[in-house]
Amino acid sequence: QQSRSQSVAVLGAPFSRGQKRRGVEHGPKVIRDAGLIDRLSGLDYSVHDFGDLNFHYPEKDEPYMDVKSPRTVGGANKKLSTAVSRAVGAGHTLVMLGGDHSLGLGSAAGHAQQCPDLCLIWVDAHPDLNTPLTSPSGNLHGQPVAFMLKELQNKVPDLPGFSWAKPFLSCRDLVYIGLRDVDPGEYQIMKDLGIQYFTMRDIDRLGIQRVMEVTLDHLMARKQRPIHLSFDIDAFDPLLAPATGTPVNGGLTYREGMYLTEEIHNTGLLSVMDLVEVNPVLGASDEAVQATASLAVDVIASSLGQTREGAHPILFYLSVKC
Ligand code: B3U
Ligand code: MN
Ligand code: MN
Repeated sequence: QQSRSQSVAVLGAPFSRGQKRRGVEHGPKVIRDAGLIDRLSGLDYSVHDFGDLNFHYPEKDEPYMDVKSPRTVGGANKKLSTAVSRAVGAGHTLVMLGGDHSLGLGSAAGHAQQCPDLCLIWVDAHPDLNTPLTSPSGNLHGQPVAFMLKELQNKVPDLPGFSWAKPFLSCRDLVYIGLRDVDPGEYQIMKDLGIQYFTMRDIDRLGIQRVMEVTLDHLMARKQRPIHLSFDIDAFDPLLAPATGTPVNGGLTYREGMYLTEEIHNTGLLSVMDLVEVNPVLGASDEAVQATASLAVDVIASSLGQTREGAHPILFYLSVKC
């Protein structure tokens, strides 16, 4: 199937203040160094590398209640949303390289400015659905989805740095895949709002094929709409993706990850994707970091049309047709 746009833009967001482990700001560099741009060019796209955003760090950024670095995270996401909106408006399919997953907010918000009818597929060990009031850690990378949902509007307090962030997503237009570490507040919100989600147990039970079928049927039930894919590398099993901040055992296999992203590509509706939480400082060895970064490249390439059967031109001299 034809993808929506023949031009892919890559935007780095070297940002780590949505959580406490430094190093995730080097994600864009290690993912590029693992060969991302060449791989995408090989898929017959015109690839535009927009480089990395430069974030501003306010001098004082006191916690708000227990939430850490609200102004810094809010400001970075505002900047990201503007950049994403511009790239999508210019007709690119956008790949956003994080950085921590707090950036999912700015990325999806910017996408929604251009595509108000987008739907969101959040692939992650964690739902990142805490509000500033339910968060056990105060880390904003565990909260981005709460700021997006219209139904949570009066459950999310005004945070300094977040006045620009207006909810834009209905809970019907969100599906989680890969969950296996859910906090009590997150669980209650998912249940109360009837959010569609697939835990690793659901994948064990149904298989990834059925999970993707139900996911896409659910999101496209009323009409076809642009997809925002927010892919946290910790969705994968830590054996495959060790270089990340909060690994949780029992994650996606390589083949489940490839099938999931192939199905997203096959819709022809992928419009923006995030690849976040690759932290090279947390790899136990150089090989661990390389493996994680190279997995990130595979996920992005597969989302954008790399297939396991190849994408081969017809060899006319080899006429073996019967
Ligand atoms: N749910 C926990 C932990 C967490 C969320 N996202 C990640 N870790 N990567 C929290 O802090 O909200
Ligand atoms: Mn996440
Ligand atoms: Mn996660």
